[in-house]
Amino acid sequence: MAIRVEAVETVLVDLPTIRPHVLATSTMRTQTLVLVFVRFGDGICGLGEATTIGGLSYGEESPEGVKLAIDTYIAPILIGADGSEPARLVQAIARLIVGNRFAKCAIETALFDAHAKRNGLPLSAFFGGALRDRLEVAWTLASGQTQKDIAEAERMLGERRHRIFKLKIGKRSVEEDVAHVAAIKAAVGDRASVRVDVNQAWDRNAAQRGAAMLKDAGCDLIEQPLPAHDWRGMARLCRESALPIMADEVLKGPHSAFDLASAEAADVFAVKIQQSGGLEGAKRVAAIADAANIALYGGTMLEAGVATAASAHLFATFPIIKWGTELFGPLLMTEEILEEPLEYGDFTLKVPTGAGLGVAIDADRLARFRRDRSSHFHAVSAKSVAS
Ligand code: MUC
Ligand code: MG
Repeated sequence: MAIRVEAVETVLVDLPTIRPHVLATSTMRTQTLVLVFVRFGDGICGLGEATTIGGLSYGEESPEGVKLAIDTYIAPILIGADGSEPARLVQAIARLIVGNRFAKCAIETALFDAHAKRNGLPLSAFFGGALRDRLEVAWTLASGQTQKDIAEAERMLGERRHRIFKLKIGKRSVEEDVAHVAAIKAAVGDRASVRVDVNQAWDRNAAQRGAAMLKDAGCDLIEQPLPAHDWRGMARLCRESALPIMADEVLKGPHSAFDLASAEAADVFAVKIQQSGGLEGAKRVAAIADAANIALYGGTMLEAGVATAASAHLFATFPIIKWGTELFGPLLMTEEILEEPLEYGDFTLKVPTGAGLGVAIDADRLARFRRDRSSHFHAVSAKSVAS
């Protein structure tokens, strides 16, 4: 029986971060989510989220651009269409829309969420089923200040929340950055794994020097040290560095995964559902990694609860995630957008078990933090006055 899509709504939501999050490319003080609601004729509503980092400073799609792409071009493909077989809709969108991976990810998530809810199964069941209940979760130390970062790390260890720390570097000289990493590693010792994310800030020379120095500082992994376009440099670094090199910004779905694997330009992939254009794309990225003996790490675009839950469902189905995940996005924001927060503890995130994504949006907080709250408020009051 056909189940028609009746409405597609997108909402921009601005949430403050708990502290400035300093990346080589930008400093985040708020995070903007694009929440997507796909409503069906049978009363089921699928949830999706497209979230990027720092406006247009990280990826090619801004939150405002994602909203525009969905409202103007993707929603008309969906309205009135049969959503009972979501893969057909995903294919229809792929045929008609070039690029726009984040927008596609949010829509695909919403279609799959609705389908799984309708069938009373967790989303992971549609990817073969979860192989684990909990996922190891890293935390990013990115206050920009060594002593603050050490205090933060100690707090996380004390609370048993995280024992993997990713340090954002690349804004200062290699020497200053390595001293920062060495001080943090010396403070946490064997209690934690310390890794760095350079967010493309180094050139080949800095990367060669930095990799050797970071090894001596006790660092375990280097993420995206070179600009995303410098594949050859990444391949050379993989050959020469004693530390494993992880691809992040350069990894934009299955095609780039295949090219990177062929060029031997990564030891580890940071798989992200948004960068992969959706859950199916991310699953293919993982399959390519598996075939190419590239290790996996479950990455994030610092998303809130909806996309974090979606990522958790998928990552839980991967046979091996050697480097754990960094699905801590909701913890970086001062406000929880879900009715029931995701469950963190014992250095892990619990994979939700309810039907679909297993999460619901808190209506009051959505009303408070949606960007169009004043016009939305006026529209809702006008409606209630009229009825
Ligand atoms: C990135 O480049 O990895 C993920 C965690 C974090 O702190 O930043 C993001 C983006
Ligand atoms: Mg990264």
